[in-house]
Amino acid sequence: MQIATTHKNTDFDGLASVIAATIIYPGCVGVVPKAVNRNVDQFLSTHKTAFNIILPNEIDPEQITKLIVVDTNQWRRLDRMEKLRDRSDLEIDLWDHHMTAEGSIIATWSCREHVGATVTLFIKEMIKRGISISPLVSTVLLIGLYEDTGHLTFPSTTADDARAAAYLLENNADLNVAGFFLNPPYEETQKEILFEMMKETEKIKINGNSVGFNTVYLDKNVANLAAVVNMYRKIINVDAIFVTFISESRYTVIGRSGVENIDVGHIMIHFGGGGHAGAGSATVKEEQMSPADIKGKIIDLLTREQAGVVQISDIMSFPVATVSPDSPMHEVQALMASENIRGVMVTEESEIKGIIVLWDLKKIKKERQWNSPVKAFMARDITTISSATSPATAARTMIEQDVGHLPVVHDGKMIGIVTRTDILTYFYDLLPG
Ligand SMILES: [Mn+2]
Repeated sequence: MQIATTHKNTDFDGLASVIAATIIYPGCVGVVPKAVNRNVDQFLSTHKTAFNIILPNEIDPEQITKLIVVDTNQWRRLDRMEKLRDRSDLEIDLWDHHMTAEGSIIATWSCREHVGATVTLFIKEMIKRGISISPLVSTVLLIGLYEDTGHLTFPSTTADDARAAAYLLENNADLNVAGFFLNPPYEETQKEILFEMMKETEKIKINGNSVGFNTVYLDKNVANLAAVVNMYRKIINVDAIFVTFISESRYTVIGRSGVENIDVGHIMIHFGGGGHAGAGSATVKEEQMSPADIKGKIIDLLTREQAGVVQISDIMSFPVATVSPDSPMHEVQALMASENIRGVMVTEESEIKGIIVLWDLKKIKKERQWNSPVKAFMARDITTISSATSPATAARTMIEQDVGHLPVVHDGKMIGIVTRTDILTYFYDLLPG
């Protein structure tokens, strides 16, 4: 007998991948852990009989000849599979998109790729083999794909994920059904927790990113905490958020990130958990560390891990073209033309006094104004950034402040300037080299 199973607290990617495995492996039975996420539970309560799936207590471990593990590579995350762990004759196939850590499951054969959802790996195989699937199967696979990729918006999303979505839509996946399960309604308990968190948030700047921390006491089990944390991050507008939920004798840490240089899943591995770049969680026992220790360790990891990532000082332009406040406008114009730049900083004894941009030259109406000093035309209200700012944060600052030039300041001195072109070049590799 062949079975396919996935991690406890099963999400839709886990469920979708189990169902996909029952199609890719003829005769395979899907085994879904008893503990599943709330929205998966809602889905299964009405759709279970449509699929070839059973619970872990319904299988006889002796009968199993082949195990297909999806969306995790850890034995401890499987439900009641301990008896299979020491079976040397057991064939194991592994399908997973968690690439950050080597798992405890040693597979006979594996398909591991950097894609936004594990189900994408199965869909690629279906496309290759020319398998078509029912609208119902397409729908559950689409829910898994959309949930794990944030509707194809998480930075972990790949072109393969988008192609997989196209395949599912071609096979008549139902977007109304998908939308229903992907957007679970917030109930009173979730709202209370959200309001509780809103009252007190600690925001810390780490290497140019804003990171929020919060600790919340739970007196009961609450569903959809991850979704609440996700909404909370957007409301308080931070690059990443880490919330420690305190219940009985353990802490559940849930993290979310909206920037490419904070990998939450990677941070959570250090706490025995896991996840993706954008979302992750870990359970920490009370005796292991306190909530304050957890926060301290996260800050420490963020500070160290980000050191290797691209900072603004790597992409800025320097030296910066400068003029003094008394320089005449014709000099400014000549400098812009010869250097092929759109902005010139106005400084006096290395102190920033203002900025003059190409657009400002259009304010000149009379010929004699070309002899007027630049200080009469320059903008004086300057937004600067530190050299440790991430490109993503710099880009956001440009959009929010509607400026095209950001002087980079280190130890009170201007060491460079970031322009829209620098940002675009970094994000889109528009220029060669
Ligand atoms: Mn997944």
